[in-house]
Amino acid sequence: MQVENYKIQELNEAGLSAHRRRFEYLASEISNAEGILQKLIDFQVAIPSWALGTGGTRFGRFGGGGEPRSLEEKIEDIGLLHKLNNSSGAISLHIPWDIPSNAANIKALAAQHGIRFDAMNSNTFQDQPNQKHSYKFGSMQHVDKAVRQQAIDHNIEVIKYGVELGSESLTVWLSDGSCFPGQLNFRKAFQNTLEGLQEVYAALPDDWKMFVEYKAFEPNFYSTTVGDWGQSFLYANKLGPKAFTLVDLGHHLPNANIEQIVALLLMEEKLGGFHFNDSKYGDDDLTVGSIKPYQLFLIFNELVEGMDARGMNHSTDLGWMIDASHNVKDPLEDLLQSVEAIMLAYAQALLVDREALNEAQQKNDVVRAQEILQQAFRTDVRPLVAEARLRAGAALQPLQVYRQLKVRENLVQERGLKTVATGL
Ligand SMILES: [Mn+2]
Repeated sequence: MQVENYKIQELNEAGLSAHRRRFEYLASEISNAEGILQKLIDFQVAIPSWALGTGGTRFGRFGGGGEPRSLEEKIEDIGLLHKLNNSSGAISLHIPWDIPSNAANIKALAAQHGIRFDAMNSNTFQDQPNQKHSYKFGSMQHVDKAVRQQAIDHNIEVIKYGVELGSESLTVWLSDGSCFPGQLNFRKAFQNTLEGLQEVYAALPDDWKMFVEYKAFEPNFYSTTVGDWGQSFLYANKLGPKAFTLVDLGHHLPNANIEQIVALLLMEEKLGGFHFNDSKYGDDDLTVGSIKPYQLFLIFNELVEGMDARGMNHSTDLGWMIDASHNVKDPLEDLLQSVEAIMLAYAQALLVDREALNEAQQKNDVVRAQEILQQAFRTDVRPLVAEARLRAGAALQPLQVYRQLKVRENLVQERGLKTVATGL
């Protein structure tokens, strides 16, 4: 399905005067509206190819219809999102689910939609048909060198596909670990994994980054070999300057102070990328900002502060990706909500009066420091984010336009009701 620009402009018309009123009021209340607008226009969040279809749990999967049946259709779906919000100009692929049959054609199609290729994701957490060795007891940590080698070769193959498409980073998430005490020698598992990652690292092109993603538990429930940011940081440090830690918001033990983790990783120049989602209990992979919007704001507050302290470019120097799963919502609607939540938290973080906050911290004025953060968080920045979209030619209200244009109904008509996105 193609959405024409004039259609979006037409639908924007109806809300324009109300928007103008709200935006002008907000712009008069804050000091640097123009500067913030440009940052919002530049900011892009990569959509993972696996989030375009309905996800499932170990209990079941309830498909929604019209899901993308190929990599081409996944790119078209992200093209639709990007057209509506101008903030989803990148895709994060998963191999082997998204092996391009013709890289040049895929690249051209993505360019047509204004989409670039963000981090490539390898998969050693499940066995593929015709695979020689099983990952049942781990991949890079495995006691058998042949299994480890298969995992290493796979990651190098993923880099090769990424090079063909113009990606510049590899995300490695390992499900390696153990389910029971005694199953694993922790030290040997770490060493084996490090050696494997070193071989993959050696195959990285000069301008590539490698992201080592950590996760506290699941699918292993006693230990995970890259279980927390400390372990990821250890690997990244041992690997070298092209290796970084990737923070997935859902991969911590309950109540972890993620904003503090982010601040320290940034300080150590080892924060590489982000997987946005939200959760209440574990790795719930819910819509960004749906459960803990204040935490999301506090994380962005540290990101902006830390990136500015190092003179980093907000939009290009870290990998921004969504990693979510949609069991009960239309995946595209969910992704529009997630991107909106990210933009709102980012805009609020840009509003924080850094000078005043620093002064309050120096004076141990705890009340004032809290007030400064909450002043920004409680500002309704929706008109600012909408204005950024408007200036970029996108929709004032992406979700509303999505429904007005009956996008899902069209996709179901084109693709059918029973389609299942590749990989899911
Ligand atoms: Mn993730």
